[in-house]
Amino acid sequence: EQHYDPQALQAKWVRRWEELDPFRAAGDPADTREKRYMLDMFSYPSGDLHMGHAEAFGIGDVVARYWVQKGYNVLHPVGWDSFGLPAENAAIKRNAHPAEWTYANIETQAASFKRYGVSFDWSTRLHTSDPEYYRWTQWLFLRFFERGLAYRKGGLVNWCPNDQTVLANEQVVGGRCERCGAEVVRRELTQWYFKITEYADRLLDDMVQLEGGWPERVLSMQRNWIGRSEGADVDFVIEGRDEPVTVYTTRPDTLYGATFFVVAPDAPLAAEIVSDGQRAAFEAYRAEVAKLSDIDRLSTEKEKTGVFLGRYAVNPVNGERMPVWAADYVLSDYGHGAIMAVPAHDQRDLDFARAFDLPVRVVVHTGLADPGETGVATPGDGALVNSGPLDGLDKAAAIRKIIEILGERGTGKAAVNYRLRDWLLSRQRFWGCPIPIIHCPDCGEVPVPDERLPVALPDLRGEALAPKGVSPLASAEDWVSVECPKCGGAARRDTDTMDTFVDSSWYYLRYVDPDYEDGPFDVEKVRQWGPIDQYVGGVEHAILHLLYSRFFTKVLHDMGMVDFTEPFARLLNQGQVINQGKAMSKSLGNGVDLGQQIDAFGVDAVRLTMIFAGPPEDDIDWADVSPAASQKFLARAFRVMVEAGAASAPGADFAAGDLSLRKTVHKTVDEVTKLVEGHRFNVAVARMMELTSAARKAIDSGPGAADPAVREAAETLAVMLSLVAPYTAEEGWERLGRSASVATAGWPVAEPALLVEDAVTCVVQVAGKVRDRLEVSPDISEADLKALALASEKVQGFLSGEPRKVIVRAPKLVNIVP
Ligand code: ANZ
Ligand code: ZN
Repeated sequence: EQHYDPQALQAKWVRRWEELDPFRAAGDPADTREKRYMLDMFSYPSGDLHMGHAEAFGIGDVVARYWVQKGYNVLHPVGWDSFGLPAENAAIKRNAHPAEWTYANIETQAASFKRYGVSFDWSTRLHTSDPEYYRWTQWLFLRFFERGLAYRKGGLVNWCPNDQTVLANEQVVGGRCERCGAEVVRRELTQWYFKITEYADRLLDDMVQLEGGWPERVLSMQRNWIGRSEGADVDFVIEGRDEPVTVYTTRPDTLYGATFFVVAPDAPLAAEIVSDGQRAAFEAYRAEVAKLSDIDRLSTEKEKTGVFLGRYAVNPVNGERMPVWAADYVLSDYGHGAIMAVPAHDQRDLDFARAFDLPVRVVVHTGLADPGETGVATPGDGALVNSGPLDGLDKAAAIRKIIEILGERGTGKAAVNYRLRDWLLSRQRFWGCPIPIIHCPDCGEVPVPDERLPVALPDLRGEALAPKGVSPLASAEDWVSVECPKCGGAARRDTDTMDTFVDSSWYYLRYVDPDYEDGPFDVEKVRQWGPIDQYVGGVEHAILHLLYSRFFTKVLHDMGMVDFTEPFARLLNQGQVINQGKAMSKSLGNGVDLGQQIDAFGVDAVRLTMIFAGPPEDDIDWADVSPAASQKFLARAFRVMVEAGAASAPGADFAAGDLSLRKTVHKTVDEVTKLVEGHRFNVAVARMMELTSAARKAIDSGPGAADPAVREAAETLAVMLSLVAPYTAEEGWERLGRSASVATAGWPVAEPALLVEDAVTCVVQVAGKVRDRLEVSPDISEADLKALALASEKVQGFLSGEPRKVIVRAPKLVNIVP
């Protein structure tokens, strides 16, 4: 039977793989093979798998399957990031429990993953919403708490009015909720934070380990997000206030050019120092600013606004009095919430100065036109002027000198500043990991003792989960009121749950043994498997999950629990699957359903189409690809395997096979190996297609199907195809008389002797007449060919001394003009 029926193959092999279980990486300590840990960013169970999953997991599977074929001990785990808002919203709508929706979706996805043929080790399976998992998320939280890395503080936070919960800074994109797109507002709340800022320098410095392994784009996004800058803290006296006010500046060299002083309107300092005469105007302004997002406030396009506070600050180096203003372009939570304004050399300050008619004084001679006239600030380097002891120095020297002067007077010092803020982790929602803290009126924040973990979620469902600005957990009175573990008095549980990014910050460690009961993960096994050799996932996590998990790994390193400092050695960000040039969306009606594609073309054709479409990082426009053509190719490859299998038996002596086809086989192996290692999977597939054609030709018009080289080609094809089209490969392998599974057959090795190219004939002409013919390699260089031609005795007989000209067209022609 030669007919290629993908659906029948799938039905057959999905069952067989269940029995064979070819991808189990038991973490056997006796297994001395080199390890490889392949990790896909785990899935959120929002429904069935979609085209995006098919792309990402298809790419990861090529890597994992290749490593298995290469004989590594491969860990390729599977799990679900199963806490989160969509489950909760669905539960409210259906008057159900979020767990019902969540676990039903997980089962759907698990079945789809199996059908899709992803080479997971199913024994690793975990779900972050299982009490057996979140018990350890809580345990880790408590370790962070003990180390002062989890703490509570009050302050202005980002609040999503739609999801009715606070958000971390990383979850606010362009002033909007990263999840639902609602405009984020500010609220004053006391919340839990992780002290990620304490790791800012290490998060930056350790990036050297990731260079080359991570996309440069992601590294630079993280660098910018952390936003380290160097400068100075400078103290200014405000007239009538005892305590001086500190400002952070990256340009202390421009101190003599400071002409006014600006305080963030929402900083307590502004309200404190405003004069009585200006108070009403200030209060009105502050109310206006409260409505704006940071994005609006920092926009260079926005017209500058502000109010004079009726007070003066004194420049510590020249005693000059500068008016103090409140303006929204200064943020309360950056630096110290106040700045010295240097309009000549800072554009925002210049815009403000021009709007309110404040003086502009040039202190760096950059050779550009006067900013006071042009409205264009000159932030560049140059010789200092109008700056007393700094005159004549360049920027770097002036910065050193002014820091020295300020240091001597005790009014300033060198300082480093970061954009990164601590990670706000409390969420006022139900379907997440409860924060294992008890608030006692006498003892304060008391950790739930380890042996009482997990703090399990109470059984709330439906209406009880509706968002109301405080966590739904607060309404579970029986659950909330507890005895204080310290004093036994009446106390209350913390009612917030953790950001789900906490769950995903450490899951890759638990995979090595998801049933482990003596800690969050088996430290010994993590030593064996870590760090992750290849991580595959979307670029949307560039500064969320990828920053948080790097932070977690460093803390765990400091706790002595892992011996590496970076969790993911290599990162691949797959492209998106789009349709007709646009992201798939309901409103555009351009969605493509994965299940329908699979029903129509088969899993292998869909997988192959994804891989063949282009480099893995590029977007795939489904309108530009052809799963039907992929299916046709697979049918051709299948027939080659079937015909070779029918014509010869396993164990043939390949050396006796047709030399030309054998050379093609080995050249293909050599190239596909390099292409897969370099993640050029699409080109690797193209080589497989060429090999298929070569084998077809050998069967039809060459040595015939029984030739050992045809078998060699077909077996090689089966193994290579198993990376992208596992069903076709498996069935082909069986038809070739080999025993399952092709997935563990072993990667072919190219024989060097068969990689030598055939020679080509080069014609050597002297004065236009053919005088010699040389057998040369097809990729001979021009210089080598020229030397070879001139050295020919036949040629030399027609030359007397140096030729006037030698024209070389490698490898076929050399033309000598004597
Ligand atoms: C004077 C100055 C002169 C500045 C000059 C720049 C150029 P980065 O590099 O991002 O750290 N700044 C400080 N705190 C601020 C706040 N809370 N809100 C808004 N702006 C603030 O930026 C540091 C610079 O941003 C600081 O250096 C300060 O302006 C401003 F020619 O001080 B600079
Ligand atoms: Zn107590």
